[in-house]
Amino acid sequence: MSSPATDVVTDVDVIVVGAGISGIYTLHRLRSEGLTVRVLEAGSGVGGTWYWNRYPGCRFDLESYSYGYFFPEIIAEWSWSEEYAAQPETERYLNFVVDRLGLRDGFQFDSRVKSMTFDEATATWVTVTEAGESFRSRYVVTAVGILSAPIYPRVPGIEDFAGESYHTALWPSEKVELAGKRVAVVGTGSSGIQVVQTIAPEVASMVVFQRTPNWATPLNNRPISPEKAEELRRTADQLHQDIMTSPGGTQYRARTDRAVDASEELRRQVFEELYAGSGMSMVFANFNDVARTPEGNALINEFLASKIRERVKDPQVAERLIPTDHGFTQKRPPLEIDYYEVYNQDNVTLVSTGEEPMLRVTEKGIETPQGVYEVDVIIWATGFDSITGSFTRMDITGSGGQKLTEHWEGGPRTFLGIETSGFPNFFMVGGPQSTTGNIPRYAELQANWIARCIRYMRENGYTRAVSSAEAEDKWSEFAYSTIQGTLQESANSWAWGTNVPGKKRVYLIYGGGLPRYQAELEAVASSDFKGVEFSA
Ligand code: NA7
Repeated sequence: MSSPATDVVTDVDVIVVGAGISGIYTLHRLRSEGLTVRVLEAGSGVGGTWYWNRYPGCRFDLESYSYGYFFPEIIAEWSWSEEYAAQPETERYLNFVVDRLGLRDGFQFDSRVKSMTFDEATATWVTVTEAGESFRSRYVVTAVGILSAPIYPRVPGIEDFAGESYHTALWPSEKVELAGKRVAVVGTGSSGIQVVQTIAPEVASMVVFQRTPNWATPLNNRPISPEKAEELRRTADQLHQDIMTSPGGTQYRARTDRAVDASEELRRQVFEELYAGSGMSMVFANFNDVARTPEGNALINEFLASKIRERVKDPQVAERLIPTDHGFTQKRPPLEIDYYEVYNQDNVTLVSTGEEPMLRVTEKGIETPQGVYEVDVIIWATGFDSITGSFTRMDITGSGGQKLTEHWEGGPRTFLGIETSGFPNFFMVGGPQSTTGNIPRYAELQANWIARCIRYMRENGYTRAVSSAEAEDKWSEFAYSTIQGTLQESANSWAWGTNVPGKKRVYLIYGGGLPRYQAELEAVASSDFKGVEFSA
């Protein structure tokens, strides 16, 4: 079924793509400008990441209340049950927000966008869904998420498997029965680790295929008492301010001293306290050199390796679980709940694919040079075509017939992570070179900037806004400079696209921190959007 651009059925001011945390905020913000907005969403409900990733054990790794919205009515009426809420609660929360803010009629579900084409003559976009429905709008805003195009490994025979198989990011809504089954889990990123630790007590056996180990640290989740919930309500403004003034977008602050200068006793004490502490405190509340210098980094790596050796009984398995290709914080570390202890179970096997590669998937399981691991269920926790994947799977055509895939052939280029030259009236929330860490906080800044830009256009009678190639070059250089010379520069991860075979190694996100990003957006907006070219 296809629909030509002439068969336009709906006119709105703005088409937003994606009904996740960012899309929900964008709808609300743009409606408050008096714009008519339609959000197109491939899923059958709101939530984005928190709609699709319903695998066992999926939960936040930043504090629920620092990741959620700060609208006063939401703060007043919602209480999180845990410091790090599980997926079902987050999905409920997002539905609550949508209803409480009266947004539900702005969404159109089961509508995957197939193409978006800029119509030069009218300076409008024509968006077509896979079902063939078309929309004409002055503006489009993508809120497609940074990790939302799931990928499978290139192992032959995936379709030959006769049992059940699931990708963590495409998990069905019906309950998947894993109790008493033989399960293979492929991938040991945040999703793989959450699955493994959650299903370990119930499965008959489990074989975990690990390509690269990660530095996972304890989540130390706990319930939020009614007293704490009340305190969070009272101090929400302060928390918001703390988050917005911290580089990582968290309530944590790094220590002012360095691990290399501390006595061995103090260092040990601090590391132990952080290990017993919660969430990302190990990353953000640590000595200020552990994420910055090879010497500081080596000290934390040594400490974390010793913890893995303590917790995993079989020394060979422990060594396999200790990363050797990257230091702590060079990649976003997963947080775990008794993950390492899973490998002390007799019915759990860890396969390192470096030593024992997956040759193919057969009808019965996964074959390696050592034989076939026969299983009933395969869980692919193999990640995403990050940042750009959700753009390149749509057919996006800008000014003069230029394709976004061509414009970004050498890696994505953007202005502020929000605009890209040659694509007028095309805005991105959570686009390349724009975000890291506490994504909702970045998304809010971006949606606010877009709302302001559209208001500026309407007040001045402009119908077309597009960033200049020069502004784009400058931002792209700047985004890269935020990690140049840091430990992050040598890491290989989805932030660089290196997890996808054939994808060019380019830094895809932004490492300059929330306060700097906010200042950059403000500087552009308050200078009549210098870097953006407007016309009528
Ligand atoms: P990630 O972090 O990209 O993890 C994917 C995992 O899958 C990772 O361990 C990969 O190993 C592994 N993988 C990918 N391809 C293969 C093949 N071919 N063979 C074996 N293993 C493979 O995605 P997640 O969903 O876990 O987490 C995404 C983000 O969610 C995370 O960063 C947090 O922000 C929350 P690799 O390390 O690439 O060698």
